[in-house]
Amino acid sequence: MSRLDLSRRAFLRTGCGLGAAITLPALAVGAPDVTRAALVGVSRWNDHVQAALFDPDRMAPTHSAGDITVPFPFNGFYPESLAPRVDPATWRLTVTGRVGRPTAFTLEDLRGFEAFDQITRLICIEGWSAVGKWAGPRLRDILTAVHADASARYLTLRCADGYWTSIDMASARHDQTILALDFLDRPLPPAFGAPMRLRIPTKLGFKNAKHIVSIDVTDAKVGGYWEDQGYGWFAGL
Ligand SMILES: Nc1nc2c(c(=O)[nH]1)N[C@H]1C(S)=C(S)[C@@H](COP(=O)(O)O)O[C@H]1N2
Ligand SMILES: [Mo]
Repeated sequence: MSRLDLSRRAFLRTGCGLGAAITLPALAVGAPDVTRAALVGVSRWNDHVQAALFDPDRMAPTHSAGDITVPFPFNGFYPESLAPRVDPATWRLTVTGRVGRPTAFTLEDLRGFEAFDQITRLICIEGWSAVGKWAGPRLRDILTAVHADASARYLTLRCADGYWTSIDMASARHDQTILALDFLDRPLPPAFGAPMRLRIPTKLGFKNAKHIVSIDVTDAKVGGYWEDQGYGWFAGL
């Protein structure tokens, strides 16, 4: 790396941290319009910088079985008792958009892919974190199966409970980004995203969509349930 690169990276790091620190609280409390517009600008710039700094070879820390948090906390935009009950027999994951082969996957189809497990920490922006174990196919392998255009920029994920989020293509293709079918070596329970959730340990909890029903591969940046309320879009760790 040249000297120039080094100082550029150092500059970007500083900028990145500062952007994150001032953007979150200010956007959340509904600042006046002018301030808000300026902060949205900072936030977009911050997303851009985080995306530029994303290193696909950098792994989220992994843990051992003894570190798993028991009981694992539930979080959602509603109480746990209202978690959707999705019928696994009729459930489909549709993958559409910039793909050569739009596909509706059954649960059995997804079980047919090689599964990867991970013991990692889920970090919620609300101030808690917990270690869990998830397993399922890599999102990258699903994207390959549908002939997704790797130059497409974003994925929009929509869920059975009305939740939605979106992620960048590089993070979607990361080794540790899986469509989790199992939690603690058993099929995902309803509260934790049955029948399938995204587990993306390089991003904050709110990007880890549960009960996913569709993935749209797109160049249009769609926000998300929390993103549209001011949480930083990239949400990288
Ligand atoms: N469908 C859906 N996915 C969701 C949410 C939600 O409300 N609905 N909440 C998000 C948030 S904010 C967090 S922190 C994690 C919590 O996952 P957990 O219930 O497994 O702890 O799920 C994320 N995925
Ligand atoms: Mo969260």
